Amino acid sequence: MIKKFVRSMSMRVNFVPALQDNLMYLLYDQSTKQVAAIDPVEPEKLAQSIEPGYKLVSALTTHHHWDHSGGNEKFSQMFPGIPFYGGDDRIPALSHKVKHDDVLNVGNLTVRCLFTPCHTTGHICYFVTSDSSSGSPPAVFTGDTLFIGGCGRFFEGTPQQMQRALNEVLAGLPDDTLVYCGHEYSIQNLSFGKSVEPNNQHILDKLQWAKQMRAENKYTVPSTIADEKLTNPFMRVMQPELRSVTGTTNDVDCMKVVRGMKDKFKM
Ligand code: GBP
Ligand code: ZN
Repeated sequence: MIKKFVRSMSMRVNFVPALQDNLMYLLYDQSTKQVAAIDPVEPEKLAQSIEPGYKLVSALTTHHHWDHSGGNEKFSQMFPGIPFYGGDDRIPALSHKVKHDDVLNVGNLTVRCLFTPCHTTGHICYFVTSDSSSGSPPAVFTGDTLFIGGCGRFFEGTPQQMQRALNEVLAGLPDDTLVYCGHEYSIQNLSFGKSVEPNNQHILDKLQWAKQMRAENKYTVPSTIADEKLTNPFMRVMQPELRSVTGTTNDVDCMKVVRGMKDKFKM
């Protein structure tokens, strides 16, 4: 017999909006019926969204800010005994502190921890792959490090650190990696992108699309790493257009100036 339809698409991601503009996630392994929670700031809302038949096996926190980790204590009471992963001692209910390149599993899915300090000193992004025969593209949960069309404020770090996080660590992931970020900021970010690169058609198209989506009360996740390289000014600090508009001659200086411009930008 010719095995033609063996693709199982074992990975699935659902997002659940929370608070003002945060996004919580459920990461499903369909092959084992296990699910993990990412940043469960509204524990009941997230728990209610879990598909029947699935077992919640772990909680992953991107960083300690309350709008990401503030539901952990409650969530740990709702699911006693499950591991809580994260990279910062300030994360409530943390049971497994992780570091760069640590690997954990959600059913048959492989989750690699990526240390991306800058927004906070203990920020972790989670890169997820399934068996290559499954046909699912990889996914990355980027918290407040990488947003669609933007990045997190540099509360506890330097331009050099964000340069490394975005343009070495995250840019090094496969181009088809799906990007699931911690906030719905796409319109603000792409509007800023348009202000610095008014002739970038990829930005203009994506901004128009994002406005359409939000007008229909839809969300703009996921993006892809390839798309971010085309539209996100913070992943374009090596491009001549960005160097020229910032008047800089290297990536780190360009990162610093672009961040300063975004901090001042008003829509
Ligand atoms: C906007 O709406 O586009 N400019 C934002 C306003 C992440 S949340 C809100 C804002 O500053 N958001 C933060 C950010 O990094 N935005 C990216 C940007 O402005 O370009 N947070 O809630 C923020 O991290 C927080 C919580 C901050 C606790 C500090 C502490 Br302490
Ligand atoms: Zn934050």
